[in-house]
Amino acid sequence: MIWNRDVETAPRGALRELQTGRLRATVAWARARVPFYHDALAAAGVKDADVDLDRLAELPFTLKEHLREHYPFGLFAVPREEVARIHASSGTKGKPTVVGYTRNDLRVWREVMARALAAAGAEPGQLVQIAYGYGLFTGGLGFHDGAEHMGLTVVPVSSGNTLRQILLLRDFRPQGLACTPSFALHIGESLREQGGDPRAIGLRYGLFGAEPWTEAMRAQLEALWGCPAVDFYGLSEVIGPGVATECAEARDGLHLNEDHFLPEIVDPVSGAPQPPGREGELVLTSLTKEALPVIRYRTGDVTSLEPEPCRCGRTTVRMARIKGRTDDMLIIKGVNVYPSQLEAALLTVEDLAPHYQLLVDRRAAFPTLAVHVEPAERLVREWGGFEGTRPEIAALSARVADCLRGHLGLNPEIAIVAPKTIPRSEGKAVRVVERR
Ligand code: DLL
Repeated sequence: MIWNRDVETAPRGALRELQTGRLRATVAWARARVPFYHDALAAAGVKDADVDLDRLAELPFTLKEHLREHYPFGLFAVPREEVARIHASSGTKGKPTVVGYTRNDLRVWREVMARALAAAGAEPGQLVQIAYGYGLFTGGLGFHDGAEHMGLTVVPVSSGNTLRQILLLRDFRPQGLACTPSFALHIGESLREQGGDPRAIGLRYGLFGAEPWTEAMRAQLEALWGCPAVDFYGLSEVIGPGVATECAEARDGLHLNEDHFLPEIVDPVSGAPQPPGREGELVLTSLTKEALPVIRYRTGDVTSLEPEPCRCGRTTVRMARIKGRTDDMLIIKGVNVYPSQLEAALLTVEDLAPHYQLLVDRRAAFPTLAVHVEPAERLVREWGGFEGTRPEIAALSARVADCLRGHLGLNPEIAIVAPKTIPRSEGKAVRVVERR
């Protein structure tokens, strides 16, 4: 189902015209109301009359640091009294990044989330269990508002409390489950341990996002739940979830809501714009946001853009699955690798459980990597328990090492650890642990 056919299937020329007008309005709005943008645009020598889609590269970038430097409300373009809601990103390093929405921004958010849910296969009248965190995180309330707006019945469980999630899934039988892919894996596995069958819940779609995941993880989740697993992308600084989503028909790239968010791909080091199809860092400009307009926001997320129309009928540009974050790339003995590439390789090793953790030790001159994985539970049952000295464990470890060498040219230390020793995630999974 296409929620907003007029916009989502618009000819690209019409979309470009709409974007041009909105880009000019956004730059003028930000310049007039946010001292930071007033100064940045002046320093870049940009006049309102220069603003054009073909001259985007002349506009200054906005960085996460800029939001932090103006903590909490310094980049807001409206008086605090006109802000209807505030969210914040988790802020693992220091203070959180605070974002604000006017009533109209919330209306736009509901609209783009309704489009996203419809694209993923949801239909009015169905039931959806929302197991993203409610609160300052944009996941819970972002899905909630969009789902109510499109006519779904919402079960607002929030994240965590796996046993309660399972109880409600079994008793309510929702068509949709919305949570991070790592939490979906944990819920499904826990349900199985209770003797249940996740497939018997009858989910029609999994609405998964908020963290990097791979096609290999998708295959695991689809086998576990017996339904399509759909990728949702977004970030607080730009709006939250609802920036881009796969369609149920093709699941070949995430449709980006280009009438509200203008995407570019730049070289992560030089910042130079990249041609369509080339991989690089995603940069987004908000086109309609009132409370917190962002101009050329450096997301840090690595992807590429495909402008060709999709077979689902939507004409909006498609973004490839996020490969990782520019600042998450590991450089181990001269090999550059994203955690998602390790995930994709590890999940090809048949006798492993789909859980892993990457331990990076930066205390020596050159960082070293240790990969922690668990054997599949089936195997441990056959062995009659987990005993680290078993020859099968050494053999499994050798297979993992071969796989990582063959796929990625890496020779990390491999540790096969006992089942359930790798922490399970109820929100965004922590895949990389650094020692400094
Ligand atoms: O994670 C918004 C969201 C909530 C998206 C629920 C999807 C579903 P933040 O907490 O600000 O917002 O984190 C944003 O998470 O820059 C990416 O690095 C990562 N991320 C989000 N979605 C995906 C995805 C929400 N589908 C940051 N694939 C982003 C890979 C993702 N990474």
